[in-house]
Amino acid sequence: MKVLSTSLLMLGVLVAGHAQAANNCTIVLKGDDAMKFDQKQITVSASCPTITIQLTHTGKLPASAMGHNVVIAATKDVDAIGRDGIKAGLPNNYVNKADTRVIAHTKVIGGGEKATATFPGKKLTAGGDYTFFCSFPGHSMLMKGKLVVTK
Ligand SMILES: [Cu+2]
Repeated sequence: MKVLSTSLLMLGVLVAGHAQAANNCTIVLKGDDAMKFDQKQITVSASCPTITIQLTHTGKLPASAMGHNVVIAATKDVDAIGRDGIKAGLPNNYVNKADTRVIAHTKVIGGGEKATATFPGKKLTAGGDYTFFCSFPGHSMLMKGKLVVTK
């Protein structure tokens, strides 16, 4: 009986550990010279202590011609953030530094480069309407996707 309860306890630990591991805390995206991200939808958990954005530019064009970043925001704010980002220009990664609507963003990179950024999961609300997009002028028409947030 003691052996059984011990193994049940072990099973409980394993199941709990597995559920923990199922929470995705990484946003992995590839951008290319055709102005596209490789993902249309990514799911992360608001309970992640830290969410990491990993962007890779798989193309060859320079940042000035085909730069990409990843911006995370509430979907309703995407257009306004994009307009203000264009005014901020490439030196500011097409993001207005004072824009509190921006939840997180990477820098703008060119072909062959990588960028990462982190932010706390608690900046997101489970079930909220969020979008990831590239704020390089004109890119968000194609370069955007849905960020699904779980608990
Ligand atoms: Cu882009």
